[in-house]
Amino acid sequence: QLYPVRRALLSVSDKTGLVDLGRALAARDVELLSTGGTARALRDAGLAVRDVADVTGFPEMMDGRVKTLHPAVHGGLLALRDNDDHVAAMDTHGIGAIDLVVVNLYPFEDTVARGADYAEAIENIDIGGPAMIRSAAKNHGFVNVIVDVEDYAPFLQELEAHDGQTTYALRQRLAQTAYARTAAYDTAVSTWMAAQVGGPPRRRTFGGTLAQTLRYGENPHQQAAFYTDGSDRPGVATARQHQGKELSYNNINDTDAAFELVSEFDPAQGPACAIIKHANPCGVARGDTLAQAYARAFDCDRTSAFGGIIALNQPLDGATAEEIGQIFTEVVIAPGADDDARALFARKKNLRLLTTDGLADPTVAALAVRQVSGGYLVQDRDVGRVARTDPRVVTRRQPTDQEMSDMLFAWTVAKHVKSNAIIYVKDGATVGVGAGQMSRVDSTRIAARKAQDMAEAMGLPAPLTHGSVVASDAFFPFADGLITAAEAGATALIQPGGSMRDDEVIAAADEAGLAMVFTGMRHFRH
Ligand code: 93A
Repeated sequence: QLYPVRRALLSVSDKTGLVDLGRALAARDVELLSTGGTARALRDAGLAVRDVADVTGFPEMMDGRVKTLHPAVHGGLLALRDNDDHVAAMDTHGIGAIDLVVVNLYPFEDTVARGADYAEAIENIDIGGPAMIRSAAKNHGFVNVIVDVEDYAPFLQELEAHDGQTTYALRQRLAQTAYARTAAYDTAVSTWMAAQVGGPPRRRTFGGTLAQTLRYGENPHQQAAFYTDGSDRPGVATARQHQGKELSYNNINDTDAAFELVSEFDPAQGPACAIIKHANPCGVARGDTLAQAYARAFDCDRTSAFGGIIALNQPLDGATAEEIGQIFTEVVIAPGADDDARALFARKKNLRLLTTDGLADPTVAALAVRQVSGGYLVQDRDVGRVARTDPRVVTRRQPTDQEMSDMLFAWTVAKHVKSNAIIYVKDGATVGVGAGQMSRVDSTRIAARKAQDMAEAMGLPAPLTHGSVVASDAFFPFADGLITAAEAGATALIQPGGSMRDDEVIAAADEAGLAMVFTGMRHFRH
C-alpha cells in the first residue's frame, strides 16, 4: 500500500507554490519532468528539470496543443506496477514510471468569466492536462495526482511521515478530488458552450467546490456541507466572517435570503435593512439613517426578529450596531463595518458579523437550480423588475405618489417572500408580512393579525396597517383577500392581475375606495 514517489511530472498554469514544491521534491531525490513554462519556472529557481519533450521524443507542437499526449507519459502513468505484462511493456518501449502528477489546468473558467472571445475560450480548453489527471487518478493504486495548490503542503507532510512514500488512503482521496476537478472543468466548458448555442442543452451537469463541512444540515441528524460555484460576486459564499462561531446550514440559507433582498435597495436612495427568519423577511425598511432603517424593520415584527438574520445595504456603523445589540441576533451581513461597530460587536461572542465587497446585483442573469427526486429543475433567476411607470391603474381612484412608492417597495419585498406572499407597507417599511400560506386570503389575514399584535404590544392606538398599501405576489383569485386587506386599513394594492375574476376584484376595490395597480408580472417563490 505504501509506494515511493521517485518521478514526478509537473505541468501547471497557476505557478503558485510551484517552486517550493519542486524544491521539496528535489530534496527527496524525486526526478522532475515538466512542460515548457513550468520547466522554465523551475529552472529559473535553480532546479534540475527534464523536459517532457525529451521523454516523449517529440517537441511540444501545434501551439502547445500537443505536449504530453504520448505513450511515454500515459504509459508511465497507467502501467500497473505489479503486473508482469505491464512492466514488460514499459521495458520494451523504454517507458519510465511516473509516480506523481501535479497539474492545474488552463484557466478556462477565468478566461470566459472575463468575457474572452470564442477563439480564446477554445484555446483555453485544456486537453493534455485532464488526460494526465484522469490517467493518474485511475492508477491511484500506485500514482499520486494533485490538482489543487492547497494539497501541496499536506502531500509533502505525507512524504515526510512515510519516508518518501504515500498511503493508499491519500492516493484514493487525491484521485476523487482529481475526477471532481476534471468533471467541474468539463462542466464549465459545456455550460459556456450551452450559452453559445442557446436553448436548454441536451445534457447538463452541476459542479461545486467544498467550502465548508457543516456541523449538520437543516436538522441535527442530517449531515451537510457548503459547496461554492467559483463566483466572486458579493454574497454569503464570498463574505468575510469577522467573529462568532461557524455559520450553520440554516444560517447560510437565511443570510443568502437576507442579503439578496437588501441588495434590491440602491444605497444611493438611502439606507435599508432586512431581517430574515426561516428564509422569509419579518421586517424590511428604509430609513433616514441605517439605525432608523433597522429600528423600523424591527418594529414590523419584534417577536419574530429575535434570533434573526440582518442584512444592511450600507456599511454597518456604531449607532446601528448599538441598536442591533439590544436583542439576540444570529448574523449581520453588510457591505462593510466601521471600527465602532466592530468594537461593539466584539463583545457579543455569539453574533456573527459578515462583510462583503458591495451588494449583490439583483439584475444579473443566472440559473437557479432546485433538486427534485430524480432530477433538477433549472430556471432563470427571477430578475423581473417593475419600473415606476409600468403598473397600470385599474381602479377609479389613482394612487398617490406616496402610495405608489410604497407599493413598489412592497412589490420588491414580495419577490423575496415565499408564496402566497402578502406584504403591507407604510412609509417605506413593512408593517405586516404574510408568507408561505396555501391560500392567499390566509396570508392576507395573518399579516394583518400580526400587525394588530404588534400595535397592542407597542401600545399604538391602531395597527400600522391603517393607511398602508399591500403587495400580492400573484393575482387575487377572489375578492375576499382584497376585502380583508381593506378591512385591515389598506388604501392601495399592487398585484399582477390576470385572474378570471379581475372584474370582481376591481369592483371590490372601487367599492372600498382603494387604488389598485396591475404589474402584469408575477413573483412566485416556492
Ligand atoms: O494544450 S494541451 O491540452 N495539450 C497538452 O498535451 C498538455 N499537456 C499539459 N495542454 C496541456 N497541458 C497543460 O499545460 C497543463 O494542464 C498546464 O495547465 C499547462 C502547463 O503548461 P506550461 O508548463 O507550458 O506552462
